Amino acid sequence: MFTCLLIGGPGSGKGTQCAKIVETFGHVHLSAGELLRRELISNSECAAMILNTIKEGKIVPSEVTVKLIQKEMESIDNHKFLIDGFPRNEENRKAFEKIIRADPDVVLFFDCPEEEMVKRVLNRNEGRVDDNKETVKKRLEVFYASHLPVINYYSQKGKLYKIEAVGTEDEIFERVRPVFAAFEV
Ligand code: UP5
Ligand code: MG
Repeated sequence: MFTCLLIGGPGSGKGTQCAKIVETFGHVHLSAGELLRRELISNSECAAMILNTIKEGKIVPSEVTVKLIQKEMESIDNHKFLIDGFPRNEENRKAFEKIIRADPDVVLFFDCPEEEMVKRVLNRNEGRVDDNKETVKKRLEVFYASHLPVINYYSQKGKLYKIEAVGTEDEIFERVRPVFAAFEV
C-alpha cells in the first residue's frame, strides 16, 4: 500500500492537485471533506453534527472521519491512496495511524498565503455551505491553530514535502510531479 496525505489550508489547491495526480499516476483520491459532505446528505445519525461542524469551520471528531476513510479504503481495489485534507490536527493523526498501522509514505503540505486562499475559496461558487466570508475566516483560524504539530511530526520523520502553492495549477503540478515520479521507479 502507498499512502499520501495532503495538508493545506482552505483553497490551497489540495483537491485540484489530487485530480492531476490521479490523472498522471493513477492513485485513488479520497477527500475527507467530500466523504463528510456525502455523509451529511445521507440520513445518518451524524448528519446534523457534521453539518454544524462544517458550517462552523471546526473539525469533526476523529472517529467519524477515520471510519469513513477506512470504509472507503477497504472498498477500493487499488493500493495507492491520496488522502486529501486529513489529518487536520494531532488527534486526527493519531487516530488514523492506529488504523493504518504505518506511517504514510508521503505528506504534501501546500503552503499558500492567506489572501490567495481566501480569494480562491470565495470565487469557487460551487454552493458549499462553508464557502462564505464568515466561515472561511473560521476555517483559517482552525487551520492555523492546529496544523503545525502535524507538519512538524511528519517533517521529523522525513516524510514532508512542502509545495509552494502559488502559481498556475500546472506550475504547481510541476512541483508535485517529481515527488510521485520518485515512487514510480
Ligand atoms: N484553484 C486551485 N488551484 C488554483 C491555482 N493554482 N490558481 C488559481 N485558482 C486555483 O481549490 C480551491 C479553488 O481554487 C477552486 O475553485 C480551484 O479551482 C481554485 P481546491 O483545489 O478546491 O482547494 P482545496 O485545498 O481542496 O480547498 P478546500 O476548500 O476543499 O479545503 P478545505 O480543507 O477547507 O476543505 P475540505 O473539504 O477538506 O474540508 C471542509 C470542512 O470539512 C472542514 O472545514 C471541516 O469542517 C470538515 N473536515 C473535518 O472536520 N475533518 C476532515 O478530516 C476533513 C474536513
Ligand atoms: Mg478540497
